[in-house]
Formats: sequence, structure tokens, C-alpha cells
Amino acid sequence: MGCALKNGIVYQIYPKSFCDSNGDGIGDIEGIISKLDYIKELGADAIWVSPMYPSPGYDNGYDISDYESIDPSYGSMRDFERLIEEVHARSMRLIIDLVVNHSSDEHPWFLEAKSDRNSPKRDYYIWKEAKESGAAPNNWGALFGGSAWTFEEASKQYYLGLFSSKQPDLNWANPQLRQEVYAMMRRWLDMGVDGFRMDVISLIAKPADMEDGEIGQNGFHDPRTRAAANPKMNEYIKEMRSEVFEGREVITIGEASGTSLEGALILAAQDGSQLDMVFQFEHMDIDGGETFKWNDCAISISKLKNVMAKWQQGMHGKAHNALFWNNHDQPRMVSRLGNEGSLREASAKMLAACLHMLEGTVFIYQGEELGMTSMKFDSVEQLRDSESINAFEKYTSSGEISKSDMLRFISLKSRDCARSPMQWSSEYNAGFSSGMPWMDINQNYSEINAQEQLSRDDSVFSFYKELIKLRKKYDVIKNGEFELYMPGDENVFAYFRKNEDSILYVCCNFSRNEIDFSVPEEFRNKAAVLLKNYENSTYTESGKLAPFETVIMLSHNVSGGE
Ligand code: TEU
Ligand code: CA
Repeated sequence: MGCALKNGIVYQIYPKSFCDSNGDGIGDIEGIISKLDYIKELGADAIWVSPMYPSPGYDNGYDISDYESIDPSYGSMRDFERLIEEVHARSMRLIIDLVVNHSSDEHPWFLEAKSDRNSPKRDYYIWKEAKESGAAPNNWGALFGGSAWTFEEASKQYYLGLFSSKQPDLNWANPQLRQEVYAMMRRWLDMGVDGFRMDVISLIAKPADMEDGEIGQNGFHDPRTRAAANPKMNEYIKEMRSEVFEGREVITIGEASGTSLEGALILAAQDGSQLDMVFQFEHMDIDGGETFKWNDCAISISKLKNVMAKWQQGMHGKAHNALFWNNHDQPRMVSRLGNEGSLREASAKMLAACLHMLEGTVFIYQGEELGMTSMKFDSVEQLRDSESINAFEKYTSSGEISKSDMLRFISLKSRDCARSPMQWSSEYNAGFSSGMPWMDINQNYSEINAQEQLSRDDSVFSFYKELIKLRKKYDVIKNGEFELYMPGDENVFAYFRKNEDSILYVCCNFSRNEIDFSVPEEFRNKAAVLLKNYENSTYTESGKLAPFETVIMLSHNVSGGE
């Protein structure tokens, strides 16, 4: 794999909300280039940029109408080439988003396919006859609401869209379609792109049988787990390897939504036969409920620990994990599990320590390194995310959830929580744009912003830098075995990483209270504290953890280490 990334740090940019250079309210490539030194300063090895291809924008670029160009709102192809050069000039790599489970319904392939049953493009998508009653072919639901099937008037058949009708699924069973995708990927690599983050790659092969499935809370069957379990996907990935990656060094990260541990062991196997690493989502879905994510259920810390342990131990020595707390689809973790008040910085640092000391490649989502909080919404007009807007309509019109509750749930769980513009400074519009931002800016920017954090060596940003340095320095963080300490504890997530010559102990208090938590035997007296988030911590002597306290300690076994 891209070896440097095996233990590396990837910084994720959501381009629309990152930095706007020309005052149109939308982040752009020029804006990204102007902030590359900032990303380098943090210590990132690579940058993953969410889609910048032409798109009608139903799903903010995850609905692509042209795979070969740059959307003019972000800049030109020349600007993109300059971005590659500038990233490389700083010894970082550039990873782009590959969204080929579906295209936009405005992609020329689909426009041609839908108008003519005999077009060669017809089979690039998935069509089915209506049932005799005229109803959709089966009871599958789309993730952003409604049926996964949309009836196409002109040609009198239904097409499949696992996310929405604006995102028709591509038919990977069609060899020409696959060749088009591979050729497109080769062209981006030829330009100098270093790798791909592959959007819902786990779903490209559809369930082998197209039958009805068990109905979930939204009135439809969710076919994603079944799709992810179809081994055809692995065949396509292997074919992609030989057609696209052969003879090149390409970073490949699969977004493996719905994939089990067993599936991930194959997809991200260390033998390099498929992808370098995968994102799994089990730790993100712990607080789901009756009405999907629209609730105020809390995340149980013991469940969280056990999910993390399962993936750490299950993947160790066999496959490679991509680690994350945040991305453009998740509310901000500091708001979810940490604290937005006086303990915001402490909790943001604790969360970071907890993640960065695990085995895998760490992904940092823009603003996370500042402890940026989730955007809150008082009206549906402030929302931009189709999933949230559709859910608001659905649950409030059926009366299942009141409008005020739904806005509260959206402020807790929506994808828009993390999509508000990056907070650069305390100046106008947080320094994001001189114009009218496409989405509201979180008003806490006067307090939480990059400029302020860069000026302090006890800031969240500085703490991230320290963590990144530790990862580079100690082998035990790269390859140590994972073991939970006191697995049943509901407040503290503590673990060891062990290799032949050292033991790392990472202790994270997820509670806003002071907690008594015994220091493990082997760490009493002799261990060195590598990093902590409270200057005056008394933990090693008193066994008392302050609210959201984290302490990282290292103990040498025999002769190893420093
Ligand atoms: O997301 C895929 C996915 O399954 C989830 O992360 C999903 O978006 C989330 O659970 C819904 O709440 C990817 C992209 O990251 C996302 O932005 C796109 O909307 C989606 O695929 C479709 O391309
Ligand atoms: Ca702009």
C-alpha cells in the first residue's frame, strides 16, 4: 500500500465549506491551496478532498454528472492541477473521492439510458419491470427516504437508487461500464492524483436476489447489508486492481458501509489483494433507534469500547483499519460524546487521544483539530442536507415526531452538523468567505477558530500535533496489540497497546465527573507520561481522573524504546 500511510494521518476536506477565495460563498480550490501550509503544520501525510466534480448538488457533489471535470464553482482543471503540484510540493499526497456506486440522474449516461430502452447505456443502470399492480419491483428503501425504485415514464420501467432517485445506481455487472470507470480512474492517476477514497464501494454489487426483505422502521427494507455481503464486489475490486492499480502506487480506501468484520478482513486484507484500508461504521451507529438516527439516544461507553475492541483485535495482523470520529456525514464527536461548554477543549483532546493511539490510519475531518462543535438548527430553512430535509418532512408530516423535537434531533445527529464552514479566524464570516456563505456559520467562531488556536501551545490544535508526533515516534502505536483495561467500566475507555519491548497505556475519561480509576499495576511509579490534557493531573499518584481527562503512558518491558 501507500506505505507512508499505513501509520499516517489523512486530513479530510469538505471543499464547499473549507475556504472561499472569491467571495461567492462557496469554498474552492484556490481556497484549499491557500491553506495547505496549515494542513502541513498539523502534520498530515495526505489530504482527502470530498467530490469536486460537476454535480446538480442534490447530495453536495455525491451525485456526479461528469466524472472527468471539475465543477466551475470550485475552479478549473488548471486549478486542480495546481492543487496536485502544491500538495506534492509539501510532500503530501492527494486523495480524491471516487463515487461510482451511482451517478447523478443528470449524468449523460443516465439521460441517454432513460430515454431509450435500446441504448447501449441502458444497461449501465439497473432497470426492472413494475409488478402487475404497477407497484415497485420490491420493498427496498432509499437511504434518503422513500422507495429505492423510481418509475421512468418514458421507458416504463423502474430504476434502482439505493440513496435517492437523484442518484441512480450504476450496474457493475455490465463490463463496459466497469471499463469506463477504470479508464476514468487511470486518467486521474495520470494527472498525478495519489489515490481514491471509494464512496460506498461495499455496495457496488447488488444483492444476488432482488426479493423483498424484512421491513425496517422507515416502512422499507434496507438492502445495504445484503449488498455488502455479495462477494461479486470483491471480484470487481480485484479486477480494478489489475486494470487500474497494477504497476502504480495508489492509495485505496474503501468506504465499507454495511460491511461486517469478516467482510473487512477480505476487503482490506494485508496481502494487498484488494484495498489498503476500510472505513467501518459500527461505532457510529451505536445510538441509532426506532426512528433511524432521529432520536436523542446516548452512546453507551461500554458498547463503544467493545465495538472498538472488536475491530482493533479482529483486524490486527490481518487487515488495516481507517480510524475516524468525524466526517462530513456525522455530527461532531465533541458535541456527541464530549462537552460544548467549559470542558470543550479537554474533551476534544481526550477524544483525539483515544483515537490516535489505536492501530490504523487516522482521518481528521476539517475543524476537528480545533474542537469545532456541531452546528445547531432552529428552522428547516437553515438545512442544506437532503437526508435531513427529507427526514424532517417525513416524520413531522406523519406526526410521528413534533417539529421542535425533530429540529432538536437534527441538531444532534444531522450530517449538516459537521458541514458548517470552517472557522479560520474571529474576523467577518469566520474568515471563510467575504460573501454570503452557502450555509450558516456557527456563531461560536469568535471563540473557536484556527487563528486563536495556532497562537497557543495548549490548544486542541497543538494537542493534535503532539499526538501525530507520538504516532511517528513509537512503534508500539503502529503495531502493538490492543487490549482493553477494565472493559466493564461505563465511564472510562482505557486500553493497552503491547509489543515486544513496550506497553502503552491510554486512559480516557468519557465522563464530565471526576472518576476514581486505578492505575494498572505495571504503570505505578515507573512509567513515563507521554501526553496528558490536564497540566496538573494527579492521576498517576491519586488514581483520580478529572472530567474528560486523558493520560497516555509508556512503560518499557526489557531493553527497548528510547
Ligand atoms: O455515505 C455513505 C453512507 O452509507 C453513510 O455514511 C450515509 O451517508 C450516512 O449514514 C447517512 O446518514 C457516502 C457519502 O459519504 C455520503 O456523503 C453520500 O451521501 C453517500 O455515500 C452517497 O454517495
Ligand atoms: Ca468560491
